Amino acid sequence: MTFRERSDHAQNHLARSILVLMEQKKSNLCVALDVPTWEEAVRILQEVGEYVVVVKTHFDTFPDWSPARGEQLKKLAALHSFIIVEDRKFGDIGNIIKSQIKAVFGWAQGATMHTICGEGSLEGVRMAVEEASDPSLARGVFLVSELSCAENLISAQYTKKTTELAIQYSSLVTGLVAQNPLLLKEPGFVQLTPGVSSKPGGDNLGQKYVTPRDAVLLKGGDLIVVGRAITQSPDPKDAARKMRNELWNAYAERVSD
Ligand code: 6AU
Repeated sequence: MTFRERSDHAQNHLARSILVLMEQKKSNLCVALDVPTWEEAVRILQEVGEYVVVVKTHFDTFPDWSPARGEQLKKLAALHSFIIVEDRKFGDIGNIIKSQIKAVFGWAQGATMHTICGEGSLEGVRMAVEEASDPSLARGVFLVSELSCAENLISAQYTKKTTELAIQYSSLVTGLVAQNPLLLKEPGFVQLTPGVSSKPGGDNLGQKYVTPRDAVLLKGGDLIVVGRAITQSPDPKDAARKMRNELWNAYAERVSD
């Protein structure tokens, strides 16, 4: 099924928005905005904004982060038509996750979270969505069901349980962070797949990479996260354009089968 067709099956508003936007922008690229300074972040967004559907942040890596930065991000998102997802990978009890996600929803439409605390944490997300400043805005969470790094501690059972939680909370869950095709059949979830670079291999801290083509055609990724292969390229704009084309061609091949 195409992203457009799948958007009709999405139970979560943010999943629907992302699936529709992917088709509109002809892009399944999410850039990981992992750069050392805010100035560099803004410069890169101005260069790559037109090619990406989602910008994934780690706001706590910017030493001078403030709510004003969040407002600036929102303006850039409106200007270049992208969606902001904060990759804080929250993992606390419901009462805390509720406050953490509510704060992030002041400037981001989505957030990532671990499911280690189980149902209570998703009930916390439900409250955060209900209490968010503009409840009409599409919001949702990506649940981490698998990780890209070597020797991580996620088991097959944890992945299965996380998938069950996604189905149980489908109105709140935008999708799953995963390295393999999802265990669920519902087409309305977005598979977010990181660990992608033009050159397979990894870094010296356990990160593992597959190629853009394999991420889409073998691993089942819908929205593909690319960080350093773009942000550390001598020409981030050109790297984003090429990555967008390669990923979109792989998606087109997948849906043409
Ligand atoms: O392309 P890189 O290696 O420069 O950056 C990968 C980005 C980073 C990680 O925090 C993130 O992807 N990531 C994630 C998520 C949720 O996006 C999950 C995961 O399993 N591995 C991973 O690298 O911003």
